[in-house]
Amino acid sequence: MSEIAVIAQLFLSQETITNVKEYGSGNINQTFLVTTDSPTESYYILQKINTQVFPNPELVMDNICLVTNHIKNKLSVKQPWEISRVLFTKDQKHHYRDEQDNFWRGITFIDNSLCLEKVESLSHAKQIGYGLGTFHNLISDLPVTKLGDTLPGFHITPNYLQNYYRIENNSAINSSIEVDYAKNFIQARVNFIEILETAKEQGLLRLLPIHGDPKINNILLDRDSKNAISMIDLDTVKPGLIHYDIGDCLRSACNTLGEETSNWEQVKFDTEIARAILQGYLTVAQEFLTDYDYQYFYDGIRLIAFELGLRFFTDYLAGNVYFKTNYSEHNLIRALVQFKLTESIENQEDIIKKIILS
Ligand code: ADP
Ligand code: GN1
Ligand code: MG
Repeated sequence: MSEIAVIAQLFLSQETITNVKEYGSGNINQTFLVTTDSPTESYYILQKINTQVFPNPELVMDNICLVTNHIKNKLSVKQPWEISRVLFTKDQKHHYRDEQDNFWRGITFIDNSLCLEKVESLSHAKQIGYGLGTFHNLISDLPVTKLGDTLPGFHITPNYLQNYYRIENNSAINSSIEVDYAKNFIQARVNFIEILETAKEQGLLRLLPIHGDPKINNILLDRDSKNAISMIDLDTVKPGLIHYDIGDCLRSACNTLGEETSNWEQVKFDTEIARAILQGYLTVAQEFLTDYDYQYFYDGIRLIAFELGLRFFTDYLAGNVYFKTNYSEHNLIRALVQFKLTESIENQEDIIKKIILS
């Protein structure tokens, strides 16, 4: 048995592991698909949590247990929605720390599901929105005071700007057309960066439990019906503004070239996909939204696309220390993709605002 299979076995008492392979394309954690000899639950997910990013992974697991139990207790037998179950070790722990201090967790696999990187149709887009709305709906009555802050500063855009200035001052990266474009792009938007945090301080927007990372491949579809059936990747569930989630979902799904394209100059925000996602979202989320929530939807969409560009660019200047990369300019190209997307959102402000009001 490989070392990883030995670790995976710690989370399973009944089944015997027959295979373990690396899985998925996440930017932070390392994910493995575990196959077992069980005829009913043949697959599991094993993950090594990136403890550079999540300094308190026990708190991440506490949050995940809280949220998954909360959802499980609310689901009626008829509701076509699933949520992964956290696996416990023999000594009743929701994780395992190995001798090198790596932090591991196991969760159940959402079977017969599709995990897609790009929107394939408007009905798919509607399901993406429906999936996020269902998740928000299911957790909206969970008191935020019960959730720990697993990633302080996450989606607080002004903090990312301060971090960018600090890193930029000390960065050894030479200037180039792309680097200068990115720097000018950021500088032209510094006045807009505070918008959501200010609205929060003014009491116009309130903290709710959020997913934190609802990009398209974290919303699973049923393989047969093609309906959204689950949300995965719950590490960033914490108190926040739902605008972070709406922004992140739309910046991810409405970019038809995908966030990993190298063709960054052609990136556009597709407003028909946005319309379908919001339609799907509002069929389930309407009941807990306020008028102010709607007022800030557009700003959230623009801000989170911009923020991700800022985060990628800062990481490029810092020497690629946060996001996994395949080549040295990877984070620079990813940043340019998000900046082009932001520009496209800005150019279509009127139409996006009309969609939000319709
Ligand atoms: P990351 O934070 O690295 O994105 P994820 O938790 O999203 O990690 O997992 C990576 C990939 O593993 C997902 O994109 C999906 O393909 C698969 N995956 C993760 N959890 C599950 C699950 N519970 N059921 C089915 N597939 C899963
Ligand atoms: C990271 O782990 P993954 O790939 O789902 C990041 C998100 C970014 C995303 C961009 C904890 O998510 O915030 O939007 O990359 N997660 C964290 O692809 O920083
Ligand atoms: Mg993911």
